[in-house]
Amino acid sequence: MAFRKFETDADVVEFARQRSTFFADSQQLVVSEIGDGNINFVYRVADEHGNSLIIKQALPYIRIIGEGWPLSQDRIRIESEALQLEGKYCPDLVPEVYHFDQELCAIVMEDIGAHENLRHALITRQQLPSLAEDLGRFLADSLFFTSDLYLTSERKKELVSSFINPELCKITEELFFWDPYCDHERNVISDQVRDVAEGFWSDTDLKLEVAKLKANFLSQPEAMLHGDLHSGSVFASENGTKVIDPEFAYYGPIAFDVGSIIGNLLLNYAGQSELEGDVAERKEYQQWLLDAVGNLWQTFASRFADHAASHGNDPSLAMPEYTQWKLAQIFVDTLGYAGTEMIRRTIGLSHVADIESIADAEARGRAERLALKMGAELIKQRTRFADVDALTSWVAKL
Ligand code: SR1
Ligand code: MG
Repeated sequence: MAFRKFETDADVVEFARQRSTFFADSQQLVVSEIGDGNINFVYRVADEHGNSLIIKQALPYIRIIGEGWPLSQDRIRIESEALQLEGKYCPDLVPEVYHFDQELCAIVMEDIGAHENLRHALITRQQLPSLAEDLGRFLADSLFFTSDLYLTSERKKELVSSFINPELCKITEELFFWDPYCDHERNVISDQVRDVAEGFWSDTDLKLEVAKLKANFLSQPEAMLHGDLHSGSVFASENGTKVIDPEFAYYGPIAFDVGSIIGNLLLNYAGQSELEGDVAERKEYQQWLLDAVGNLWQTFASRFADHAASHGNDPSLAMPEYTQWKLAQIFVDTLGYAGTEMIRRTIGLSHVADIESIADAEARGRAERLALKMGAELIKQRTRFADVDALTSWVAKL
């Protein structure tokens, strides 16, 4: 059978029935297209008793652009394998994959249902009690157990090879590390911050540091990354967290995943300076965000160190001194990648609702300016922050 796009609800229902034993034959099934991402189509299939599953299909192009931006469908195999590998080490934090269909480029997976998209939860200022620890745990477990610290040399190289993801990596290489630092046609720059963007294009110090971060992104296969760990790839609830959508997974620098999600928390911090609502409530939420950043980093770092002490498989790397040196290196580039995420989400192609949803253009411009200032300083000064407390105290004073 050759690839074909699901064109009707009946196509999706037929696929769900053929590829899972989830639903009884007699049950009526309802399909809703729930994808709100840039790239794929996502369907929920539900019966009348509230049982449901998710089907995600990758087309040979980017959904929001169309056939003018072709994209390898191997991304859906990579997503399916990444979810299964993450699920091996942190099963409560990712949806379970029920089936992967190579020909139709589709995954059948668990419906994480009661969770809400983290970006929306942050914009509406929800204080999620387990979020920071869950994300720190996801990062420590998924990154440590796919690294050289844990895997045999042979297995690590097998995994590097099966997560070669050139087309998705190229999107990141361009959108994170090139477009915002030149006058690129893909950029979307508001009048309010055009002067800041143009300043970046001639800021050699900034561009040099971005070049170093890009070089590490290109050439440091440390662990299997999620590769696109922004707030829209996380679903949260009072009771737990799910990380979805690892189609950008590849072997890269550990700091990229940690920095991407911290950059998203800080983007929301910038947005909260101008979003609607009571000033005191917004300030309190900004403090919650900074506490979350601190807690996330501390959870990640201490759990990663514990794993290295108790599960390290390479005696030449199993020195506590090496682990501490490595975590210090990861911290520095985490700040740098957080900065590149903040800048590309403010003046690049793909913006975030944390700032875009501020209705007044002048107020939105002030939030954008704050995000750009924070981003550029995080990139340029990333070696100067002694620890995560130094980072959060600095942000609080901006
Ligand atoms: C054209 S794709 C734009 C962005 O959406 C994805 O989720 C990635 O973040 C990518 O950079
Ligand atoms: Mg995505």
